[in-house]
Amino acid sequence: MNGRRNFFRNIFSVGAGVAAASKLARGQRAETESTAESLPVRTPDIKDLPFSLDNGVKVFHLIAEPVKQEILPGKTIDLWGYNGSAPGPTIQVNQGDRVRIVFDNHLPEPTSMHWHGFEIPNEMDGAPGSSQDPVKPGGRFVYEFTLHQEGTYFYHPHMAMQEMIGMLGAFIMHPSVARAPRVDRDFVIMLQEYAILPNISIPNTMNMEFNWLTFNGKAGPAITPLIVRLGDRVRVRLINLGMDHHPIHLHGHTFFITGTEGGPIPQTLWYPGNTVLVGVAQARDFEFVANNPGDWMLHCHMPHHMMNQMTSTVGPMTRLGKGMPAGAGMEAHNMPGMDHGEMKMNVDVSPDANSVPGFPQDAFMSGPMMAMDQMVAKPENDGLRPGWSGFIQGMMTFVRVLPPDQYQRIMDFKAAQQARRSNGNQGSGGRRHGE
Ligand SMILES: [Cu+2]
Repeated sequence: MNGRRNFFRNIFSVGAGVAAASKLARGQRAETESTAESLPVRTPDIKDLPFSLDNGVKVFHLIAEPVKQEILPGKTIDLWGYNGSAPGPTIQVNQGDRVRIVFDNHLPEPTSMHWHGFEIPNEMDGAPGSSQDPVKPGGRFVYEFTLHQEGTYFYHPHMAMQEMIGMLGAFIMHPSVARAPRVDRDFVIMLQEYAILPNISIPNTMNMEFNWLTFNGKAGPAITPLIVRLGDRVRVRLINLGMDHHPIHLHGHTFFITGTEGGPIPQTLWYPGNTVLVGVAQARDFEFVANNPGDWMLHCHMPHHMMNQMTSTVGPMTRLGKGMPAGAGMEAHNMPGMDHGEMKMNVDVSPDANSVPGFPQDAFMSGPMMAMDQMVAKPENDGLRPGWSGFIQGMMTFVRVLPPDQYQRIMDFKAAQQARRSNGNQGSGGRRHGE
């Protein structure tokens, strides 16, 4: 939150002069443009990286380090990331900015920082062995460049295995003249995947089968939904760094693909869809008018990416009332998926289920048994249908298109939560759930 505050303070104090100047130059129309220019993106569940100003240069301090990332309540894994999280904090700058990134390597091995898609001098590109020496453990490298591009970019090490243990961050370049039409909400979602055996906290970065799929470092249902107001124009920026392509699907709306990892797409080339394939190393922006009220799923449509798979064994190994359910691993006894901390086998299956070839498929993988509404309660989840969390796993969350009163209620909950936190009262995030 502090990062976001700094961002606002810095960007508005610097931006005021620019806005005034452009208003004079271009008349009244510039007013909405300069306002839109300053709209920061939000990266749910991930902080922004604050900066300081040094003679007009935006100075960021980025630290590569091992992190403990809680991807689901009770499921904390060992990743490598930046400044305490994987993915790392989001960097936001304006087109034309001079940027300095003081980079420290707190990893036990060499690394480097690559600025994906940036048109910058070769010696700033972060390609170890060619554009620079790798940054040694405990070492520092100062990157500095001027950014003339705009759009959805990202940063990562140019070390293949490090990419697969979490090292990624968003780098958003806001345009000097706002894109039209302007958006009311602007979100960033980073797509990552991990192969983690039961009872192990470290991903197997060589594995080609992934059982934990995350948006911004969280697996469903721990992902914070995108909250928008009915009628808002919404932009979602998707970034993928992994081994798989992800077809991201939105319910209830038709969106337009408006940008790639190379920046915005000219409006004449926008095309409609409800699913966008985000390939490895790609970014995709889509925009839509949230004109259809409701809690709409936003998810990867790869079936195996809509699951939290705790085990390598799936099959009819279970019988109601005894044994372990298919899909549960050895760690199932302390798996957070079960409300009240114990297996509940009250799943709706037919009496002859076990005689049906193929059973079970989803019966023990999702459903009411897997619900953990209370464990993931937070203001943004307020008012979701009871038991919702049993059906949201992996790369799944919601775009909640809310009428003004419902929207305001959630904003009030959030404000109250923040007030409690700044009072030093570290209450749990979900105390206000269900009022
Ligand atoms: Cu996927």
